[in-house]
Amino acid sequence: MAQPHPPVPAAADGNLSEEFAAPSHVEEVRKLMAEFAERHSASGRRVVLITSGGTKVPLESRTVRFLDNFSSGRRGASSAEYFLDSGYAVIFLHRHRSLYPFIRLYTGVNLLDSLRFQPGDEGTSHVLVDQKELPNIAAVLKRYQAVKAAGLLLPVEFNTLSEYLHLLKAAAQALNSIGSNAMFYLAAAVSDFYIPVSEMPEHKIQSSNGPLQISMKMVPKMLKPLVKDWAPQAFVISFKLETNPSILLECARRALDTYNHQAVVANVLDTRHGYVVIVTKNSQHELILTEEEVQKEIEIEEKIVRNLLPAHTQFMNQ
Ligand code: PAZ
Repeated sequence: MAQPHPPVPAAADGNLSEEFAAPSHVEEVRKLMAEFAERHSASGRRVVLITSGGTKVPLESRTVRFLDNFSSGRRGASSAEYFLDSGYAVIFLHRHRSLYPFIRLYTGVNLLDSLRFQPGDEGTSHVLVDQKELPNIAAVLKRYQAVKAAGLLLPVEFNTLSEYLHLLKAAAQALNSIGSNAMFYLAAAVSDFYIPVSEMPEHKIQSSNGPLQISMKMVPKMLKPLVKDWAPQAFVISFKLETNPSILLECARRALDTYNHQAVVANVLDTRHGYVVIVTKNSQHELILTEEEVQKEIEIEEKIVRNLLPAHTQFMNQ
């Protein structure tokens, strides 16, 4: 049975209180994002803002401990590649050190084990790549360099929850000028809870004080002002993760009703890389990776992106 649902917390108007300090570079990044979006939109390209990775919520102001979550950023990073392949320009709002497009394919490889040192003539030397250690590296490098040379990928990094909230707001406002050419693909796993600065101890919490009890507030939902005020013409996709499959679709439908955006990609923690459901107001579409597709290293993100493209086109033509 679904759990009772509390109302959306304050700041649904999109004003981030002093509890969330703005990063010092937010205006600079807003300008970069606006220029990026306008340049690409003017040349007929669509622009997608992808959020990716988890968030870190500090327990102390001089942070020793924090609450984190499981998200690796794989969904966001691989989706970015499929959007690029489909002709989109991508703003990649990702958590520092979460997976990054292209290089993600070599996560866990020790770079030094994939390189070979070769002495050359007259004191010169070369470093060679062992392509067995870095499979497909030549093709991946070629794709990455083409994307870079065409200026199609704008990476923007966040560390803390506050940074994420401010940068997402800035991104939404920056993309407003390109109307329905913009897509928001909100795959980051953002904490629902935080400890306000005013209630946070400054110094490291002492274990000598005994067991720890913390009380957390709810993080303001950004989707409401994003859809209503910041980028009302954009095509907006949110993600919903649950661990209990029996409440997944109900939660996805509730999100659509509450925020009035275009679609929710619903997934369950354990099966998220092989199965998702794309839920819209009038439809639900299951995407599944078959055994054969897994063998061929096809990724579910390719299917998600392929499914969303015609929906975005239709939305733009409405
Ligand atoms: O980052 P990842 O590939 O490990 O996981 C992806 C995901 C589960 C974070 C994403 O698909 C998702 O559901 N994001 C929204 C999570 C939520 O707040 O419900």
